[in-house]
Amino acid sequence: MIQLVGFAASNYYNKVKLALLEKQIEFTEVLNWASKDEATLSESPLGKVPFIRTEQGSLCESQVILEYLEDAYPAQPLFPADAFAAAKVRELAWFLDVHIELVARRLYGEAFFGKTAAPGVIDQTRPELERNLAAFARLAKFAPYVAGDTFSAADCVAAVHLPLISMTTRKIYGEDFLAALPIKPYLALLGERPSVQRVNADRKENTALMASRAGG
Ligand SMILES: N[C@@H](CCC(=O)N[C@@H](CS)C(=O)NCC(=O)O)C(=O)O
Repeated sequence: MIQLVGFAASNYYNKVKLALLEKQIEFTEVLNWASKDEATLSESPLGKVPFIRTEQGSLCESQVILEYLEDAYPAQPLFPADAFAAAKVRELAWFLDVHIELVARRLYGEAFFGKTAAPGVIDQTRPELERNLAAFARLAKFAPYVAGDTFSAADCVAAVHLPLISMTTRKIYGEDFLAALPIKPYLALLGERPSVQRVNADRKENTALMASRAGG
């Protein structure tokens, strides 16, 4: 059975967990706080989570894992059969991961973990994030799902990143950079799904555990 390794407060972990749940693939969860010990590095060379363990070995990088799951478990597809439509789903996932989440990630230390961003980072990140979010808005459909009329892998990405981006920009800049997008009805729609409900409940529990570790 597949093992999903990481921690449930992590957005990338939850991206993969959502895909596993949506595709009804059996899996177990193994807690790892992105350790840099030798055992972890042998499976995820940067010590990042998530990674999965399969009967053939381990695999890291959330998007690669999603693609593997789709190939290995084609039932309950998360990518359209049409090659172009599938590429449009990947395009959205890429934008969200690389152009939005990775840029906003520079601010998480200050927003959530009591750290102070390096000088200039907050000011420099703002125009980049605004530009990239405007680009994402051109691609996103919200009709009602992010890539169109069907729940897809892009929703597994949007469901975990968008609330975090909203929270981060509110904390750091005092305004929600996603305010112009229909995020509220979109997340409410996703919130009806048992997969999303489980991921959110587990995330809250794990976030509290993470806070108690940091405090003590
Ligand atoms: N590109 C990676 C990003 C994963 C990532 O950044 N995970 C965070 C947790 S949300 C992590 O492991 N951080 C610890 C670290 O970077 O050392 C993926 O898509 O899986």
